[in-house]
Amino acid sequence: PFLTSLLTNQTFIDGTCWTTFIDDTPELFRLVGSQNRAQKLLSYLGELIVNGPQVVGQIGESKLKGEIVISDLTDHKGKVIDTSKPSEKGWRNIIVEQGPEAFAKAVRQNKGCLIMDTTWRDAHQSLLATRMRTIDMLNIANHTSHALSNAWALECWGGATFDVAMRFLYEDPWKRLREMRKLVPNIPFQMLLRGANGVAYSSLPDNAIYHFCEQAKKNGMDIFRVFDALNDMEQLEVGVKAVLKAGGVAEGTVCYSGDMLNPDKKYNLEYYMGCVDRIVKMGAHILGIKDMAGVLKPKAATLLVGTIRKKYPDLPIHVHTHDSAGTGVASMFACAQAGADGVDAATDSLSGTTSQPSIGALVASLEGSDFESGLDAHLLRQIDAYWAQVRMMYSPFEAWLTGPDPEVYEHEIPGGQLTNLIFQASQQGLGEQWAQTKKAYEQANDLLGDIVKVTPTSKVVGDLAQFMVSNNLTPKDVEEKAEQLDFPSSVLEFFEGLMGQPYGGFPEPLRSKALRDRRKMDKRPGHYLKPINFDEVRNKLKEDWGGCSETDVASYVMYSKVFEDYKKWTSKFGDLSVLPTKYFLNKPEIGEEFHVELEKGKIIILKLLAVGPLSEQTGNREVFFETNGEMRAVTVTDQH
Ligand code: 3PY
Ligand code: ZN
Repeated sequence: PFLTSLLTNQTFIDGTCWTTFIDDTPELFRLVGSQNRAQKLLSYLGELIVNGPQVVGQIGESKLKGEIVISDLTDHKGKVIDTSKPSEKGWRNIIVEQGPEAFAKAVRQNKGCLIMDTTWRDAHQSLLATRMRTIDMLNIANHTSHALSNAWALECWGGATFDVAMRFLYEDPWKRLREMRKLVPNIPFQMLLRGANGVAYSSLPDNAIYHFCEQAKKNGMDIFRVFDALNDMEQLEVGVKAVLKAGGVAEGTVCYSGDMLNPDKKYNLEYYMGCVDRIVKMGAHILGIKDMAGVLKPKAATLLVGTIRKKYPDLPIHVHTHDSAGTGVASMFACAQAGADGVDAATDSLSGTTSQPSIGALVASLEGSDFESGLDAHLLRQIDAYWAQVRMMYSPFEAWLTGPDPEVYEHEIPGGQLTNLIFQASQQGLGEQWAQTKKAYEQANDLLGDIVKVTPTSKVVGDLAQFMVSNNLTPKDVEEKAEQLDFPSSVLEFFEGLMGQPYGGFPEPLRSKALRDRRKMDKRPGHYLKPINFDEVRNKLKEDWGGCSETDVASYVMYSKVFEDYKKWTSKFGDLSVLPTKYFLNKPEIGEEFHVELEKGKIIILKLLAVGPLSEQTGNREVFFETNGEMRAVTVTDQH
């Protein structure tokens, strides 16, 4: 029957698009694959049961013990909203029907201040080490399509999610995008693109960025927030142009650093307006302001947004912040008042501290003003009841931040990195270690010339700071001993110019001393890097993996080693994205029964029966399951 179905399938007959054929017609492969898939899934569960958590960075088990409950979405009168189909209402209709310019015009003409919900990307990147899995977004996607139908966008892709999906969650980020898109066709999707770095940590050849954006747009992305970590406008332009070519909405973004209100600081209003002028000239549809550390104080927000609004009355402005200091709502309110068209917030249970400000708090703050968000607090709260449970489920990735850190105005550590560094310091008892890290971060930033700090340059500063702490080096030591020191590779890459050119130039003589005989690029890396030969990549992937899709090619170009490891993992354990997170992170109890939907309509019911004794001879154990009533065993090497 498989062969008959295959031979009569129109796409197969036409011979078009063979590379996405498997993705688009999974039903044809159902008969062949499901037995095999179930066995691979059991192998993963066996590892989890015998050897403990398989996800890097996981500390212990989830705090959530029961099942996650999703209640019906109800309107103000208590009437159940039909979420079996997505809502037809939403800002994406304008993008699809009339294109990016029309969308930019419409959000500018909108009287209120729209909100982008970052829950599916930056919120979990900033609070839960980016470990949120696709299934947990898909499970609430129908409700979200209705409850957030008036949102500017859902930020749901890019940034660190691309890397982490493959590296730690063993998921295909492209499949995530396609599946989310299917369930939420009405709300624009927004992603974070690191300019000429794509979603990687240093620059790629220009043609890689063009190819990536084309694939992202084709697979469902709408709005691309493009930034460069040094506000290097040439680097930024590569990303903006690639988005324009792909037909996406280009949000050209300036990163906010330091304190504009302080006349002694490097980055002042004139500097930012210079960046904005360049972004407008590039042809970006929207201007983004990215306050990655949450240091944009309300007064500075008023000044910056107000000045841009005055100079560019027709330019849509979209502001992003983090709530690290606790001023997120106040700053976003100030932005709305000063003329911003959209601002960012996250679902309440995944908001605050290093994440975005709370969506509920922001909606309430805007209520009754001239800048209403158009979102319904009653619906948002119902969605948040789901996220409160999800956060508990991901508790093994919590950094357990206890409150705001207004010291961020001094150290300027971006949200996600702050969580990460606190987490690392807390493993050593926080206290002294954390105070030292923060101080060293400030010193490292000064040594590097007070650079704009966001991925990847924030990692450069963080790596140098940790290098200083662990080697007990003062800034003076670093400067004096630079010729002998073995600097972290990110620092050397920055000095080489692989992340672009910093405003005000590289610090000398430190740069030359550290680089010794390594290259110095004084133009943007794209001038030096050899273009990707895509045919070569396609052939290699076909040879290695027996076939590849165009999105596999894009993944490989962005992260070759991570992609290869991900493919090896999935050859062994299959596509684990279908496994509920509870059982991806925690082992089931003996006798516990649960089900996994391998694909639509194909459900297997699993029960853990027993774990066998350790064989002295082989070092293995057998783990026994019942799957759909049949007994099956897997053999696992006990690593203890
Ligand atoms: C990223 O680049 O991943 C960021 O979130 C920067 O803020
Ligand atoms: Zn952010």
